[in-house]
Amino acid sequence: MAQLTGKLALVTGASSGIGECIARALAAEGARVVLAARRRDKLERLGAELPGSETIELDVRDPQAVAHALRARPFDLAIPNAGLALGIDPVQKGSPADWSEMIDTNIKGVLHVLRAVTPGMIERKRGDIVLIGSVAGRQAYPGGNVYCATKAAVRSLYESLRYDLHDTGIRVSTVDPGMVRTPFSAVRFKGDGERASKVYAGVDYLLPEDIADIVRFVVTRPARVNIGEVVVWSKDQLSAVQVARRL
Ligand code: NDP
Ligand code: 8X3
Repeated sequence: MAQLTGKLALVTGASSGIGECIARALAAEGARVVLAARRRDKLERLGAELPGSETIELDVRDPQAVAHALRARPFDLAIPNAGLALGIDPVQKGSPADWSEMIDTNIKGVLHVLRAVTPGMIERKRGDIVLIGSVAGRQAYPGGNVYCATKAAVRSLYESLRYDLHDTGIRVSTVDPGMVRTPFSAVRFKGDGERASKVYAGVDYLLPEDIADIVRFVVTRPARVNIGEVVVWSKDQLSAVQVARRL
């Protein structure tokens, strides 16, 4: 039976990968989903499949645009999932432009969304916020530097939010996946599909549907239950750097 009927959900980064699958999973539970990302064509294609959904072309790095698009909406659920890694160079060879984009999207973008949606949730005395962190925020890996730091920030933000929103009726959770096969690595390697494929070669990796299923579970628990942190690995991944491969 659908458990989110009548609820309004926001998913950022809904044009691809984990966000797209979360949007599908929430819609399958009856939620009306607001799909946000920069690529309108991809959002519209997904929106056409999800009854009651709405698309918003949005760059989460732009605080005014985020406030304008989201502030007045009565969201029951918010999943600020939009994020990316760019490059895998050590700091001494890294690109400050890439660092800025990761920090502005993965940290400040999440903050902009939270700033826009939490006042209304507090007023209505209810809401679910599920952050999408990463095992990269718990264990650094070679060349992960700034991406890992942004995800460590998301984890710290999760801990702070628990204080900020305690006793407001809002539940806060973080889902921290290991390696999930999505366009994430192709984005990291700036369109080099061959290099991206090697990340997943010989691994029984996680699928974005697995993460969406966990988010669906988290937000459909009885109101008294607040699942805090979920760390999810593929069974082939032991740590950020130890992965069993069958090549
Ligand atoms: P994808 O590249 O498939 O999706 C990333 C999404 O973020 C896209 O929809 C993209 O949309 C959106 N996005 C990026 N920048 C912006 C921006 N400035 N404004 C709005 N939307 C933006 O990767 P994943 O699905 O794998 O990644 C989703 C989240 O999961 C990220 O936060 C990532 O860090 C996290 N994660 C991923 C893991 C993995 O192994 N894949 C593991 C752990 C966590 P568009 O380009 O249209 O704007
Ligand atoms: C994405 C997982 O290990 O590629 O957060 O950084 S990893």
